[in-house]
Amino acid sequence: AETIYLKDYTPFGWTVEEVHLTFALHPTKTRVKSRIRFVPNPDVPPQEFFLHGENLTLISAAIDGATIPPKITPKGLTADVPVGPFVWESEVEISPETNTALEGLYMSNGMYCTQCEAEGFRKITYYPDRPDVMSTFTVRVEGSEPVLLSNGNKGDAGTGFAEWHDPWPKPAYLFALVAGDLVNHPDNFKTQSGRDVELNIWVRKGDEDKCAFGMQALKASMTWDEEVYGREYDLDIFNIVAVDDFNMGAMENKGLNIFNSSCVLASPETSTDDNFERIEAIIAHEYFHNWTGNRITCRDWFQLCLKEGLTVYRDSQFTSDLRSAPVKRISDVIDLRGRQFREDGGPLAHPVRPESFVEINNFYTATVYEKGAEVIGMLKRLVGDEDYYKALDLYFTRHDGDAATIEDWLNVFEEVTGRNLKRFKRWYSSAGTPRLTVTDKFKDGRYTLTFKQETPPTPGQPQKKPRVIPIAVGLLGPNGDEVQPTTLLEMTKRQQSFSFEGLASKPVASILRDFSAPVVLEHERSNAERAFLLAHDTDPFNKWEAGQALRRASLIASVTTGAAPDTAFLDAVVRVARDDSLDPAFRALVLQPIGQDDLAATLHAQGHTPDPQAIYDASETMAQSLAQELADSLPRLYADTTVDGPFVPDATGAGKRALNGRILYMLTRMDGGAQARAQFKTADNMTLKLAALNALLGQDTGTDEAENFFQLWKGDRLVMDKWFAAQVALAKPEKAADVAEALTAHPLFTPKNPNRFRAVFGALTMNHAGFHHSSGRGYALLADWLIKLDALNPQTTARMCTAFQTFARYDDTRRSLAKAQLTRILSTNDLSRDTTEMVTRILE
Ligand code: BAL
Ligand code: ZN
Repeated sequence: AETIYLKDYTPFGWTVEEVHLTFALHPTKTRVKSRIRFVPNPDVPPQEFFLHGENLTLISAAIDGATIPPKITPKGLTADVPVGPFVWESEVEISPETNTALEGLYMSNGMYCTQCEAEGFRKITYYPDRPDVMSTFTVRVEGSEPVLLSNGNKGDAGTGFAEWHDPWPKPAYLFALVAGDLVNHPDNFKTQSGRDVELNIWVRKGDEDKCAFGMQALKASMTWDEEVYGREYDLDIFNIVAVDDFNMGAMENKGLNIFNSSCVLASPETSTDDNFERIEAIIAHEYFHNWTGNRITCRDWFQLCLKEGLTVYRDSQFTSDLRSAPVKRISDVIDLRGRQFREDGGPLAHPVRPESFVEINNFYTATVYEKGAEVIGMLKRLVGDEDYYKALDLYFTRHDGDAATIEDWLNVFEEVTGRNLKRFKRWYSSAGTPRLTVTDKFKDGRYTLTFKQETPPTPGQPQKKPRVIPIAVGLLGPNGDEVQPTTLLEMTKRQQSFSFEGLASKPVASILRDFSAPVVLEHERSNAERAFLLAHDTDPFNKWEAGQALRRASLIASVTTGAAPDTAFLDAVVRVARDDSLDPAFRALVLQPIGQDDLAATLHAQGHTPDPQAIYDASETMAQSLAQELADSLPRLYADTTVDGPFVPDATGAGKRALNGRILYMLTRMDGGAQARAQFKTADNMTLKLAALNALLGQDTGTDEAENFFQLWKGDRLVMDKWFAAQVALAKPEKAADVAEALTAHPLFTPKNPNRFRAVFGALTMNHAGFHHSSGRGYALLADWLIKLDALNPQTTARMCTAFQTFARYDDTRRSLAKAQLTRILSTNDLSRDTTEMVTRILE
């Protein structure tokens, strides 16, 4: 397969002035007619006329009304074209019903829908399918379905057809079409300049009672983007459609967002607090793309972080504003360490702006998205809020309607601030997570911190230059008072010292407050100091981080030396758990175990070979000790998590219920599950019900409750995903693969639905000791199913291959077992380009 390089970028030789499409829908014989006006681009040397096109049956093609015989290639077609402007017309036939890859036009439960990002439009018609070709689209949809939707504003409609016109030039990846027997949850919004916008969430019949929360989130997003970024919506209508079979979470098509139903449908009975928060964030994310992605798009796919990093950053700001900023920050960092650091430390490491790819779908990664957002957070910290928003205003005015680059983005910051961002730009080009080590010295009232940064080699990048690292630091005096409020140190060299003067005694430093940079901080310090910070730090992130550091040190000692859980840790956490003055959500986060994969990464970085079973055992012992230490308080703490009144998915209620989940988990270790069984029976919302089921399954019990849950919810697809996932995620390591395998034989299991596939196999790969069990059963089972899935859906298959990306960390036995499975996958006949690229990179 061909590798594509950033350095080879060349513009398309024509501009596209207008696109007219007509769809005659049919499950296996949909006809797509196109009429496209091409005008030579005078700035580009003449090139061969090439249109992308895959899996299309060409019926006819014409230029300026005269039929032509184009030359068809596996990737598209070429044709002889006039020197000046011309009109291209074609008709193709496609088969949505047999399209199981869920890219292009496909069918999901009898409804037609599309997914075109990144390169799906070429499976709909012949077109220059690249983000820098932008055009207005007029679309006519013909079909017997009651609802026929496309991008933009409504045009003519009548029995069996509907027309849509999108006045905003857009790249083909933002094209969308939906047709089906759908019902809508309608609403409306008045923008700040007084424009009335019709809003709809379209769903299958029976799901109408699950739209209200999403609609509220949409309106909140629209208001927030006006207030915070001054961005207003620009069409008369905004449609959201829920689709059951969808590879991603959702898609920001202009005026017609398409959502995985799991990321929009919500009700208290069927959705957890985490679901509600995620839905709110994804609705916001897709809506925010209207400006950061659609009005300003990417020149080429190497610039993906331009829209994704910025939009993730914007949706995290939104969640912080609507909910609790510290809780959001801590949750984001847990996620970053769990997914992005993991990627950055292995064979799939790549820069935030990659420089080459085989299949772009493989680069919708935590690095592009989440590290991309961290880079923007650092930039904002460095330039300050005022200049950040000035630079954004300039970005929006200067680049509206453009297909832009990271250079364009950084230029507006350079211009507004007068800073030179050449060094900062290394965050976009250099892969890997920097390790930041720190030492300190105190003499004559002067406190000095010395930092050293080093980034381990990553594939293709053996040497790393130092980066600009914003380090937020505060200092605490011996009595716990803050003697130096948060100040931002700007590290630019490999090694650098910073001093604070006039201190009465040696302070305790709180370093990397609010996680001011995506680095691994290596700070040797005593457990007493960590416990002191957990008790006194005014920075909520570092207060939590101190607890994590204690827990991590204790677990590492248990795994490597067999030490019992550290009493300093147990005492400190017990104090936090009992401290009613602290936010319940924060206490829940302090009580949350460290991920076992994260511990494996730490052990590996410290030169140990991680043993998944030993990590599991140490984590269990730790959890048991914590439950015992807290035993006396558990009933009281449990009672305090009761939320009166009807379920409201707000931050306050969610925080109490998060703590409920933690306390109940511990209580179940002590009371044989009595309280969990009672909660399971009486819970009137999914958060409490699932917490009870999880607590029971975690203690290898709860068979009756799982059966009861199944009988109650077998008709609800999204709740069934939770049922599949919980059983695998909480299975004991030696049973996990068997439980997963048994579930693949369940009548409700199907690999064709990505949510269901991920429910079983995502849960298996997150059951660290289960997936990496020394029998190799986890590896073999996943490989069996990845091979089956690849023939249906390459994109989801390739994504799930990332489970293997850490295989080289482990012992010889596990390494060779995993390698054998990867080799087996790679030797499969007709393996997709997506999966081939992923497995090849993992094995390199
Ligand atoms: N653009 C793909 C889905 C998303 O990031 O919103
Ligand atoms: Zn996005």
